[in-house]
Amino acid sequence: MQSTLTKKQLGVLIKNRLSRHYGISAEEADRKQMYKTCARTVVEILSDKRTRYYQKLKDQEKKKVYYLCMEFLVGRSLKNNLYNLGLEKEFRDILKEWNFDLEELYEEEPDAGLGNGGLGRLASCFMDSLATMEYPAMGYSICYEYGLFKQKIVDGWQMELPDIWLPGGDVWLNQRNDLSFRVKFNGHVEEIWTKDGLTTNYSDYDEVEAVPYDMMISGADSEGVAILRLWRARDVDKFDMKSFAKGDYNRAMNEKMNAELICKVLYPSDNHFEGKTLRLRQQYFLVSASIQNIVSDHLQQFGTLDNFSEKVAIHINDTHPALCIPELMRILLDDHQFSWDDAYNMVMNTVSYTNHTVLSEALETWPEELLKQQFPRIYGIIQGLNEAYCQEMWNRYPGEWGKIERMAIMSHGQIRMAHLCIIGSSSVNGVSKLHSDILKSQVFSDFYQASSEKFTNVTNGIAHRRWICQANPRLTRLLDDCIGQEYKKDGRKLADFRRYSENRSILRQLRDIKLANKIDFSNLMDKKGISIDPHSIFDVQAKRLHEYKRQLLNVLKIISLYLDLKDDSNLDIPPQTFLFAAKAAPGYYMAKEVIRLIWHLSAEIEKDPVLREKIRVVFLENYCVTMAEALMPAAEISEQISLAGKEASGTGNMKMMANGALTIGTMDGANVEIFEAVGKDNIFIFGMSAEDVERKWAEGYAASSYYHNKEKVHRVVDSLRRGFNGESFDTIYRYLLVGDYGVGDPYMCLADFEDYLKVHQQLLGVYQDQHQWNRMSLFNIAGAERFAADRSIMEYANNIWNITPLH
Ligand code: 26W
Repeated sequence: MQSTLTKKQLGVLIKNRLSRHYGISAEEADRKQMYKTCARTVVEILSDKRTRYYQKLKDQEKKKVYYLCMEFLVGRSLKNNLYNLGLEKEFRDILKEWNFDLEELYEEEPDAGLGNGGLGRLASCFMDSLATMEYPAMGYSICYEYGLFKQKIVDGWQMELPDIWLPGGDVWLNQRNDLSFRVKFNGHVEEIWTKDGLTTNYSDYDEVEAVPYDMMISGADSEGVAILRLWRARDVDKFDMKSFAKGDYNRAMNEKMNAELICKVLYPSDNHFEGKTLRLRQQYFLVSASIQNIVSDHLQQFGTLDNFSEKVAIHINDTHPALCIPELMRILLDDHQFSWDDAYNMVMNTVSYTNHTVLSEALETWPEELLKQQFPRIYGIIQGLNEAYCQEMWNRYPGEWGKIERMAIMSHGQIRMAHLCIIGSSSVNGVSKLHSDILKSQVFSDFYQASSEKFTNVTNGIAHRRWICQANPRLTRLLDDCIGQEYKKDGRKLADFRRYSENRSILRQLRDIKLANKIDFSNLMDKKGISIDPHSIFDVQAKRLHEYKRQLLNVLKIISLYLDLKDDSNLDIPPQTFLFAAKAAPGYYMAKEVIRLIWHLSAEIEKDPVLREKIRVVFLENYCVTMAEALMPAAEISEQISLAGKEASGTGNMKMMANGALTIGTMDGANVEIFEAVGKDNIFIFGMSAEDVERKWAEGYAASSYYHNKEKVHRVVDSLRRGFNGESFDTIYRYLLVGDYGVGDPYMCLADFEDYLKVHQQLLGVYQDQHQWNRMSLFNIAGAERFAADRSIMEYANNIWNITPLH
């Protein structure tokens, strides 16, 4: 239900707040004060809405899902909530009366960047769907003081600056002082035999207090509000007065600092596991606080845990919250005297797990010793789970030591978190058809053989209201005119747009919209001192920087074009702007080298007044959700060129297609389903399939054979040694030809290079035929029909969580 506040009522609310907080009138407020006041007003509206919604939820006693994730990449909230509440116009109008521009107020809000990339953004899109469709749900994460670092490029080299988001971002957080839980670390566990059997005694532990901060997310045109509960760590009041009195202030403050360190900063590596103790403590902190909260809420409502799995579904988003499995076991065993088997069955029937990556370097394995030292009781439970599972497998596959060893949770002193997740969950899913198949046939094949019923797929989706309706109002107006409003609540209705594929006027309007969006984006860049020709083709690769995503392959293509143009500056190609946006993990040297290459290539081209009219390379600093919202509507070519089999799904691919960009990509992740959705004539596919890649490895891959036999490859690779803008890129040259194992780069850029160039040339040919291009663009927008996060959430709800919306 849309909010029914009138402009006048809103005016009163805002004016009262301004006077209460700042003692000023609307005319006296500056932009920051006005932003904060509007945000607080929205929070108040949301609080009322939440109270009504939660009452209903309680009354209906429905099963609820708790979504645990170390990352939520929320972005900005003001615009999203105003849109979802249906109050944008009222706010805009009242603000205008006081000479404020709502769009300018939006710019005052810092992004909540509590995530690295795909995983965290997906979690945020899911919150929007859960609220909109009125599913009983709650998200849990950590309230990091610093989100993902801010990226600054200095002479081509990435520097990281702290992301200070809380002043400005904190208005969205409701501190729940009435609610807190204690999380225990370290200490000793003793096993004691009593007349009731084996019990444990946990002593000498350290305690940290977990305090919740709630962020409310309004459903769109619905009564739903989702709560994202972010935990902050606080020292349990054990201030060391003795040390303080003796003048040892450092020691007196130590406890406090140790506790607060837990939620200080988000770890910035994406798809790369680093076994840092603090990270492990973060994970247990999230898990323990959340599970305690879930159990105590359940007990409060039902007075028993016997019906726990009938009323509660807990979802772990990748393995990072895996410790919730032994944590829930611990509570059932130690605090509620469940038997081991009952506890295990209860946990398994409650928990489900999504895998988001197949990269071996991303799979979490923690040293047993570390877990034992940090959480001795949890360690003991994992040992118990491991023993019981190995025993079960032994009974099933007698004598198959190798298999059982491969499946064990513990092996060679390491704890494999993915195995813990599979063994402790009733459902395991991948995030695209191809990825789920790879999980079944390769990564988790032993588990698939043993328990095929657990394995399933849920292809990712995007919050299309955010990524189309809010980000691209021009396209939204056209869609509203053509197919009505229904698609906003039912993404499948976007398919109706196909009816307009032969309508020349609509196709022309699509072109005009794209151009207008490109002009908007160019103007935005202009303010940052970057000049972009809005009449050139916008070719976009925006995602985390990673070898497997192959930004380097894109660069090689551009270098090849550049060399062609240097040979013949009259070459007839349409002007193109290659836009890169990517953060590299701070310690990821090769990724930083690729950024440096992009930057210097860009600088070299910029120096050539003739060439830069034809191709221009732009590296967009500090890619974040807000930048994506400006970039996606302006993109014409969507680069999705990972080595097949490596990108679990991708979601940027969906955002760009939904905004009418055409994909040039490999048959990887959700690209395969995009291909199915739009048909072969509306996408540019190149390169090896996942199977081809496997075959190629088996045959023996040697990058040098491409270098020696393919003239274009040779020329491009050699140019890296000579370098650009006076900088050599010998490391990348060697990486491509030799790599760590002597066979070349592990992501086979050179193997796909020629096909990529060829398909890119075809694409440029099609671009010349504007009518054809616009038609293809239309099929992409319509084809995005199946990539709404609402669809993904419905699949999770029906097939995995067994929850239904409120009525
Ligand atoms: C432990 C280090 C670490 C940190 C983050 C390992 C793995 C991750 C994430 C799971 C990586 C990630 O974000 N994966 C992406 O998830 C998206 C949402 O499902 C997919 O669309 C992307 O293809 C996948 O790379």
